[in-house]
Amino acid sequence: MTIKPYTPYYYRPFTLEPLGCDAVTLGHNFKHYLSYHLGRFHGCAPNYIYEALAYTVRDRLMVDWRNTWNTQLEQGTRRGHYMSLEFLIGRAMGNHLLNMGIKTAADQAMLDYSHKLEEVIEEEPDAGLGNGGLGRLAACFMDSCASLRLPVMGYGIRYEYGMFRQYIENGYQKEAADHWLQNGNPWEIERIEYAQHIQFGGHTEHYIDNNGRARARWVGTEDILAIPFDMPVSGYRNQTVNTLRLWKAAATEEFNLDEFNAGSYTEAVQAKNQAEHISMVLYPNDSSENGKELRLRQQYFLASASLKDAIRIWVKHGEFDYQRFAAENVFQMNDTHPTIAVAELMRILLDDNGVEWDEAWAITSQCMAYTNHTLLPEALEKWPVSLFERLLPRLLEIIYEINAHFLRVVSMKWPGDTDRQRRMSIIEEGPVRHVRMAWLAIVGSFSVNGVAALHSQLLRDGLFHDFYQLWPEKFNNKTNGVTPRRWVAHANPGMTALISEHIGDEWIADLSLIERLKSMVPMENKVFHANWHAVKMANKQRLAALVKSDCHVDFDPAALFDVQVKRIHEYKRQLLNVLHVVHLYLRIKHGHLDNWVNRCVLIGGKAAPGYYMAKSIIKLINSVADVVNNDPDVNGRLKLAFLPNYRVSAMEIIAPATDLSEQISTAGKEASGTGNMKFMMNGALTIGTYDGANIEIMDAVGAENFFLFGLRAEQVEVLRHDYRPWQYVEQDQDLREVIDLIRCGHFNPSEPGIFDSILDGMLSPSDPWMTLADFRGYVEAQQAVSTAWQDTEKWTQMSIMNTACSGFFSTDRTMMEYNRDIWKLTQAESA
Ligand code: 26Q
Repeated sequence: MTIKPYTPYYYRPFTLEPLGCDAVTLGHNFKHYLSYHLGRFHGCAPNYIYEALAYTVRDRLMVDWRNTWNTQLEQGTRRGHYMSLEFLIGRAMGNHLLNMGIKTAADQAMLDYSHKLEEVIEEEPDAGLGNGGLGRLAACFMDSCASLRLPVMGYGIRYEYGMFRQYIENGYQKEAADHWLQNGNPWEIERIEYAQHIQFGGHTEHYIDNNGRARARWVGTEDILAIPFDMPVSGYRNQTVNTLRLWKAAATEEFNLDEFNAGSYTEAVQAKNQAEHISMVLYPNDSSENGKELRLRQQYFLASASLKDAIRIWVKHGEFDYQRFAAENVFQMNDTHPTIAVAELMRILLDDNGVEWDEAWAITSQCMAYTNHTLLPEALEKWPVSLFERLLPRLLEIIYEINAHFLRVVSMKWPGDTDRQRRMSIIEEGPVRHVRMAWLAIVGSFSVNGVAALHSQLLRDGLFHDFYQLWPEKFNNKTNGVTPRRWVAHANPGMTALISEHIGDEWIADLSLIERLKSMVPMENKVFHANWHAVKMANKQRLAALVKSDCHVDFDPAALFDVQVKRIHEYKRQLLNVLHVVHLYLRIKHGHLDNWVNRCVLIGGKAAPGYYMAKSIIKLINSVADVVNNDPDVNGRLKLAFLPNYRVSAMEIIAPATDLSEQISTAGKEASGTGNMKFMMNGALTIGTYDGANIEIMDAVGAENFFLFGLRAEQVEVLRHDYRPWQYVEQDQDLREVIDLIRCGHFNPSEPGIFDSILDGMLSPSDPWMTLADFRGYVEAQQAVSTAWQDTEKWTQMSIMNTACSGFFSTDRTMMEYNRDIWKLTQAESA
């Protein structure tokens, strides 16, 4: 395709009249889109109903979208850029309707055309452009930035295929492609005029410019086009619409022409295909998959396109003085994934703009900020130097130079400490040399943060200790949050109405006000408590229907709903949960029914397709579920279900219906967790280890409203040196019986031995997750849960207390802290 540069022309300015948002106008507009735009009529497939409504709603975002953009540019304000390989957005319709306050009108408009809004909303595919916590966090951040009127733009990749769809066959996970764009995406706007060229391959040339200065250029490259697609990000009832800009890869015209001229049509098409591969698929691992060339291409593609775009916007609307660039721009890097941006900004300044090294470095290191999301050393990104050399030769040169400058700083501070230089070098030496992306991120950033208090502490004391000693002022904590709009107001309308009836509805825009709910905790609020309980029951019925249809298991809403949903990972210890279920099953079989409480245990989550252990755990959950759910002795006392294809829209049903939130990671391993916060806001109680943000949740709600168990992070590290798992088995008859029952094949009579590796792992003295060490503490904490559950009134009070104390865990608070300490952006005035 030919891309003409954007040419300004003279035009007569026109004003845009705001569109009517009453049910009748919405209905007319909907009919217009359905008939005249989509060419569909009564009786068409339901996805067209959704599409026509989406266009109707999008129209009503347009004026605010344009005004938000213009205001930010006119005011020449400092701008924030959130760079992330993942944005796990989920569905947009319900969220925009809520933010615009037109849900009731849309409901009526749909009814007028004999459609149910809830059913129309269900037609929207989840935008699953993320793996889990890190990707969903980026989406919650975007929501809060818009709601707080912060001038922040999100930059990501428009993957053609998002997170795979998970289904279960014979108890095993299977993956299916998620072609979420199949029916188009009515929210996005393609802006081909802002496409960027991205270079790959080639080689570098060094030359002396006209001013006699040594310069470098990157030549002989294969270029790829990055085409931006914009998604509106609406703020809550504040006429602000920010932008999430997602890049799609396409072949450049030159790229094709050479091949065409050589008469090789098929090769040309193949080249086009190759180029488009870059934005084809999201990598479905949530701990780094090392060395994959395509992944590095994706990272550079995002970083380069986004930086060039930010600079284009800045140049167009400000004065062209690079000394002011860092004062007017800040880039937040979501983990190390976009960290190549450090070297790319240097390249743009040095090679494309002739800025001198020291000045370029001052600019770069004053506008980059890095967030770390993991403590697992194996998850730290490293790229083989040889791959860099082939794909991004000029960037490798720049990284070498950054490293040389940096190592001089290290050796000035610690003369002769070669061991430290080796540890801190951005280049890891060894048989295969690697670029350490986290080190590049720290060296190139003015701010480095963890995502919960404990996590940030462990970064300073452990993984990043050398760097902390060098630059203590760079390090800070920003405890994660979740947006109360999606996770309470949208997901739990029943509870939202009940709360607002009593404390007003300002809490939706300012969650610190949810504290007012504490006044409803005391015993005398009988009616409120009954209503709270009734709302929870209705939500549990809704979840029970989902479990019935997707798992074919009957959940009784009167039972305790005990839920663990998150990625399947050994450190998250879904295994510990299963051991407890097997223990409960054995208690039923033995008739040990003292202090018994009927439970429905729900587990959901995806395993990385290449993660063998995680996949075995899914098989174990399903195998145990088969036996437990079909044993007549159990008689409804215990249910276990594995919910396939856990995703954002499933969590919107799950969180409001959960009584007990399982947050049981090995202490020191879960950086923060955010599901824990969604559950808490919706009035679930937590059973959890002293890990990640669980600690801050317990501080907020009080230990008496939290079921704490297990080793602490420092105890885990001490015990690691002399861990003897079989001792727990010897000393604990319950645990022994659980292990024996799994070992003897009770749950897998037709596939003997399939769980041996799981058992051997738990019984190994080198089990990093120390599952067996926490078994007894976990069972006891679950006993305390059962006791608490039997006092319905008390449980309700604790549930209200959890919601009332969740104010801190709003991403509005998180974003205010990022802004106060790192971004320093000006919030736009309210309209
Ligand atoms: C890296 C390189 C190559 C391929 C994949 C990756 C990759 C992708 C995703 C590595 C990690 C992730 C995701 C990590 C993640 O979700 N971490 C979680 O982040 C949450 C938000 O801060 C925390 O709450 C969780 O504790 C943390 O596990």
